[in-house]
This record gives sequence, C-alpha cells and structure tokens, in this order.
Amino acid sequence: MTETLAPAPATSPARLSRLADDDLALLLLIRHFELELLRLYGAGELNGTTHTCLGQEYVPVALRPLLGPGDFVFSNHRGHGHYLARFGDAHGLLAEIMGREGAVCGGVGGSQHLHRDRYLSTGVQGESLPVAAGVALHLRRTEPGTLACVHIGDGTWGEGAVYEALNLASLWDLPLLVVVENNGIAQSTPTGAQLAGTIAGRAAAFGIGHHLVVSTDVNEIRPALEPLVAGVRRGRPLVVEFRTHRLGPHSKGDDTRPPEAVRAAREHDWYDRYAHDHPDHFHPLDARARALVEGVVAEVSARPPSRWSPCE
Ligand SMILES: Cc1ncc(C[n+]2csc(CCOP(=O)(O)OP(=O)(O)O)c2C)c(N)n1
Ligand SMILES: [Mg+2]
Repeated sequence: MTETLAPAPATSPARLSRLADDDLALLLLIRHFELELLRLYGAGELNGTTHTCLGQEYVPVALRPLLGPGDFVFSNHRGHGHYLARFGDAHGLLAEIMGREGAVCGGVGGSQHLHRDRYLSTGVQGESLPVAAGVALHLRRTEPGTLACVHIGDGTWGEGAVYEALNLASLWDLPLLVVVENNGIAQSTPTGAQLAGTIAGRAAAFGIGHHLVVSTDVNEIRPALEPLVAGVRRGRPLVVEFRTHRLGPHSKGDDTRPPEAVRAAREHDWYDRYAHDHPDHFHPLDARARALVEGVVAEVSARPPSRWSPCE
C-alpha cells in the first residue's frame, strides 16, 4: 500500500554503516508512515494539513537513546518522526491526524499540535524555543541533569523570539538543546535567500556552542553527540545543526523546487543508499515496516471518529 519514491541516481556519497535492527526498524516505520500520510491526504482521509519529515527521519532516530523520559521534547510542524522516535505509537498518531478514536490529543491537535507527557509540538514557528528555555530553567532548578530539546528549522531563525531565548539560555546556563534541521529551504524560500551569515555564527554571538552534522549515518552521528548532550545536561546550551534534505514537498503537493534541487535531495536520502549498501538487512525490515504501517492504517481507518470535550 505504501509507495516508495523512484530510485535515486547512483551518485551516492559514502557507504552507510550497518545499523542496529531497532534503529533501522524505526527509520523505516517513520518513512512508511509519512508516505502513507501523503497517500491518505490525497484520498481525502486526513483532517487538516500535514508536513512530512521524509528524508529527515534519521535526526530523531540518532537522538532517541540520548534523551530520557525526564527530558522535554519540543517539536515543530514537521514532527511525526520526533513523536514516533519518542513513543513508537503509530496508532495514536495516525488516529490524531485522522480524527479517530484513540487519538493522542482527542483528535483536536492534528498533525502539528501534540501533547503527551513531556512532549509538545506546535505549528507556530519560533513559539517553542522561548517555552523550552523556560522549561529548561525549571528543570535546572528542580530536576538537575534533565534537559529541554527543541527542534526548529532553518527558516525559523527569522523569528525574533529565537534570539530572546538564546540570550537567556546562555546567560542563565540553561540545559537547552536546540536541534536545527537545516534542510536548505523554508516552504518555498531557499535558506540562502533569507538567512544572512550562518547558524553557527548566530549561536557564537550568544556564546553558545554549535555542532554541525552532515552525515546521515546514525552510527556516526550518535556517538559524536553523546558527550555534547551530556554537556547540555550540566547546564550549557548547545545548537546542533543537521544539514539535511527535505525529500518531499513542503506540505502536500506544494513543491516549488526545480527538479535539480529535488534530485540533489534524493542523492542524500539514506533510504535508497541503505538499500543499496545493505540489501540483506534492508529488505526484510522494509517489508515488515510496510506491513506494520498498512496494518495501522487499516485498523485506525476502521475506528469511529474521535470525541473530545474540554471537561473530560
Ligand atoms: C509564525 C509562523 N509564520 C509562518 C508560518 C507558516 N510556515 C509553516 S512552516 C514554514 C516554513 C518553515 O521553514 P523551516 O523553519 O525551515 O522548517 P521546514 O518546513 O523546512 O522544516 C512556514 C513559513 C508558521 N507556521 N508560523
Ligand atoms: Mg527548512
């Protein structure tokens, strides 16, 4: 039922290392979940809008074991992968997006506005960073060793609230991990047309450390991040910038990029590269993830509409 995108051109960068089963399974779950969402949207089955993280799945997968249940995660409009990496709950998420029984937030949050335990997402760009900074201050005082992790995109560096939050995070030594998923575009605006200087330079202006990730290999990214995340827990904020690629449209059918830009994004896609580099590992787990997502779609689609009351 899920569709893969056509194979990428054979100009792949370095060979990917062999992943642990659970990491590959999670990457594939997110990939097939997102592909199914685009199909369901096209069939008129979804409530509201949706933005997929196709191509960026490895970001929350790499971070997953570095974050504990005591940490807060603040996600954004492109957050399905963040949620699935934290909870693995494809049923609750799909029910939320489809407005069916068992939805994480009663079906009123939809794709972009989720709240579960210490996980929140918002579709309003720049809204989450000041909130995350406030939560980080609370955590520093009451639960030292925990942190607030916030995901933002490159385009979100155009919001003034980001700089107010960075200022206080540095001044007050807040355990704040800012994960930037720099996919080189904000809706239809290339980053080069809207961001002067660099994200590293902007972090440096506040005395905040910056770590650049260009790899898509979870086995390379995670050990490099581990000591840095430990430093955040001790009270030094950090910006981790992933140079990543948005594989799909901004939201649904709204891809304004020229074909060369889409091709370039596909050349970096871990999915085709992993299938090429490790076919024996990839194919059985890929088939399992497709079947799993198909089952989730069938099961959730058959549920009655969600019901929500502010008094419940
Ligand atoms: C305050 C605000 N302004 C505008 C929008 C509309 N909008 C949604 S996503 C988006 C682009 C975001 O770009 P980026 O931060 O790079 O994230 P990406 O979509 O690339 O993941 C815009 C302009 C919004 N959600 N919030
Ligand atoms: Mg972007």
